[in-house]
Amino acid sequence: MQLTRRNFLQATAAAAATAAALSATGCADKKANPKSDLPADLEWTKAVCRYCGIGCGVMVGTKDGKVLGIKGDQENPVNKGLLCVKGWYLHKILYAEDRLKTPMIKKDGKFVPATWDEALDLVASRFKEIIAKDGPDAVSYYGSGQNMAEEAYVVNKLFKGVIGTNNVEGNPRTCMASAVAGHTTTFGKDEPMGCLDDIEAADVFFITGSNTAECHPVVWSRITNRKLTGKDVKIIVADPRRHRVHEMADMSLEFIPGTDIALFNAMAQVIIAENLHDANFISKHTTFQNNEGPIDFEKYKAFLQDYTPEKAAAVTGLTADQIREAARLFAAKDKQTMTMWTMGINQRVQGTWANNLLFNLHLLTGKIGRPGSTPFSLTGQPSACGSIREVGALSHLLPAHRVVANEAHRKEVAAVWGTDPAKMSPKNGLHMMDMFKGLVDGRVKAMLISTTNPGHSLPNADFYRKGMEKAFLVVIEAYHPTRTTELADVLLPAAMWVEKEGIYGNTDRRTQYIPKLVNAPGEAKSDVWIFLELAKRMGFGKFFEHYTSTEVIWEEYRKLAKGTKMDLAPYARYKKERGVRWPVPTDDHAGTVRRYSYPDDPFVTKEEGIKFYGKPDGKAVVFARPFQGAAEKPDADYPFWFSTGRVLEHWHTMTMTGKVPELMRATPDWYAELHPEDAAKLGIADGDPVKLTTRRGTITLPAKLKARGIPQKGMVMVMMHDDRIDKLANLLTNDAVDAASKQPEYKLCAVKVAKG
Ligand SMILES: Nc1nc2c(c(=O)[nH]1)N[C@H]1C(S)=C(S)[C@@H](COP(=O)(O)OP(=O)(O)OC[C@H]3O[C@@H](n4cnc5c(=O)[nH]c(N)nc54)[C@H](O)[C@@H]3O)O[C@H]1N2
Ligand SMILES: Nc1nc2c(c(=O)[nH]1)N[C@H]1C(S)=C(S)[C@@H](COP(=O)(O)OP(=O)(O)OC[C@H]3O[C@@H](n4cnc5c(=O)[nH]c(N)nc54)[C@H](O)[C@@H]3O)O[C@H]1N2
Ligand code: SF4
Ligand SMILES: [Mo]
Repeated sequence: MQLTRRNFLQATAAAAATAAALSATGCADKKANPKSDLPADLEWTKAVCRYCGIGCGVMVGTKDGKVLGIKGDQENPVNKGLLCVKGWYLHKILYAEDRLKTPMIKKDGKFVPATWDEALDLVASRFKEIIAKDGPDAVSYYGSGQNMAEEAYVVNKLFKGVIGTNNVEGNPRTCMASAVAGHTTTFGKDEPMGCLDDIEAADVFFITGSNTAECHPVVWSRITNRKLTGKDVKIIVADPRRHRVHEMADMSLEFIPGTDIALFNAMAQVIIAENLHDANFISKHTTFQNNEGPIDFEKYKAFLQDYTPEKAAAVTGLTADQIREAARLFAAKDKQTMTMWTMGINQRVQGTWANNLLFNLHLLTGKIGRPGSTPFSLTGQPSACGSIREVGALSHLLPAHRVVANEAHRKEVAAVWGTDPAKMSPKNGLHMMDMFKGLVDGRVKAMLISTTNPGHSLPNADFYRKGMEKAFLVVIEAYHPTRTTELADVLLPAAMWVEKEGIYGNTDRRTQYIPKLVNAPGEAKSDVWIFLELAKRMGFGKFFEHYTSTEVIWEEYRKLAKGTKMDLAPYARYKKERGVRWPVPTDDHAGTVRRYSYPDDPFVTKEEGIKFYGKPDGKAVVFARPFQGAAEKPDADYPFWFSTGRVLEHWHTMTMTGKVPELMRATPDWYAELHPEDAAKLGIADGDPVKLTTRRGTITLPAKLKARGIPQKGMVMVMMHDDRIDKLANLLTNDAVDAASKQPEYKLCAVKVAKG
């Protein structure tokens, strides 16, 4: 069924009940709503929401150089006019009182305002000194999935191509790294093959480790719309904590934290045992592997014998019948099944494997590569795909899905960059946790940070904050103070969102353009401008002086994407169109709806039907991955599971949403979610202070027994948003990482709970 605006809006009411206020468009516009208090003569321009990875289209209402209102963009196919509350109040983040308006240099422990010349010359000379004395690997860059693509492209070139260090990381390492590793191991190429349009064609939704209702609200409204208007549409949710998705679900699987690996294997076991698999698809399009190497189907079946529903029930706390039922629903013949997941899967030491196992379920049943049937990894940040995964701004990557370890890739990139390939290190840079460890132990002496707040968001934060304090830390930020700016030596004020122009790439390969509509306050400058100035002052001007506009940067980057099956469109098209999904094989191509399958994917023929061309043999890999569990499990001393997450109204470290009165009114205080039975046993009533202690730290928060989420018995949940220094959830979280993706296990560790 095609999604129309009418039924989209119908869904809003249902979604509102489960997701909290989703605003229909039009309310801010004088024409649609005469009661609106906005001037009638606003100029409305299309842009993109700067929060989550869905990439909703927004219309930005400006007058006299100020953004006064926002409404959903009805022409954008992502959201058809809908926005969640965060998008609705987007403009207010520009006008917060604590916007950083001038560069600042810390002198005798205090920040004093400085000119751009003073601040940039200081940064350039300190970086050059450190590189001269300790080598290029003594400096580092830490960026973000909220960077624009052009920013990531330029800074990646500066560090990897010119300075000669691969110490370029970003917060997608905290977020999407396990999805990257999952996609590349299974399919040989990163990023989802499916797309948001699959929602309207799916019959079964399998949602796991994703609080879609609060974290991807517009996707949730599309799912609820499908559920309410489609025929016999089912939702299965698998999450150790009961949240708003459960309220609409036909089946809730509340397993013991971390045991979903056993659940996914058990679902595969049932699918094969009950002959629900697609033998033809398997033989044509898949190969099998375990952790040692290639295996055959029989050996894979034998591996699954450890995961019969009865055995998995004992591990997961579910019943064998629940597991069978979920597998049958997932695999039902002639039904289209769409799986979605986010941090409950990725932020785990078994995160890469968990991604592989979700792909397995689709490959075994052949429910992949056709409308409504797809594994669809939900991306967290607005441009984790567009700016980091595609531009290659992680320590092992180069632009357009290339890798630093590959000599041919380095040469291709250097040729376009106009740099010396011999300058580039063939060695992966330090991954995020090691880079920050490097600040603590002195291996890394300086760090440039843009568009992220690691002083708040890193796991085991207290330990890493000490390293940030010790090193030469330069922070490009829109606000001050933040939990990171307070640790810095130099602060550089950033223009944000529509105060600059650039490209974002969302969760379904849609590349979209954000125009500059207003001036930044004070002397704040775009991150691109800052990177180019730094490069110049470090003596590398000749490599960067041709970047006279973001368009020039984009067109150069586009050359690197050409012919990689990640081809991109000319800048001018994004300015006009509501995004284009790559691959875009020719400049006027309409964009690719689904990858790897005919007729959508231009690189797959009718005869091939489906081709996983990321792999040399064109086949995806079904992995036998055993259940191992979390790095730190509850024991006698720390008997509860501790997990962390998000609420609808707030964004990460609250530097932005914390400035919006409407959002603060909706969710003003922070708490620890407990199961009521656990609370009763511990003598804790609603609102009582609860002291939470892990091996890394202690925080005390009021108990909330009827929160939006209810963790299962034996589990405590705290939101990551609270920015008070003694209440950071990350004082408690574990910095253990997944061996393949190097993503930390924010979702699971062991905690002691006491009345505070
Ligand atoms: N409102 C809002 N929306 C956001 C963001 C925000 O800050 N605020 N941030 C954006 C970003 S960057 C991201 S990454 C996404 C995050 O989006 P989500 O991943 O949906 O959000 P979280 O609340 O971090 O975690 C989701 C769920 O993981 C579950 N979980 C815990 N342990 C396990 C486990 O062992 N297995 C499984 N399967 N699940 C488990 C938790 O119960 C939790 O409800 O949201 C994006 N959207
Ligand atoms: N406990 C716990 N911790 C987590 C997680 C979790 O689930 N639990 N999730 C992890 C995940 S998935 C993520 S993505 C991270 C997010 O963690 P962070 O990236 O640290 O959090 P944000 O608040 O998004 O930080 C973005 C910063 O950029 C600033 N900013 C905004 N616009 C601009 C701009 O245009 N230029 C510049 N230079 N700055 C700008 C904002 O003011 C803000 O301070 O947190 C991770 N940490
Ligand atoms: S759903 Fe995501 S992209 Fe859409 S308005 Fe909300 S935060 Fe912005
Ligand atoms: Mo994220």
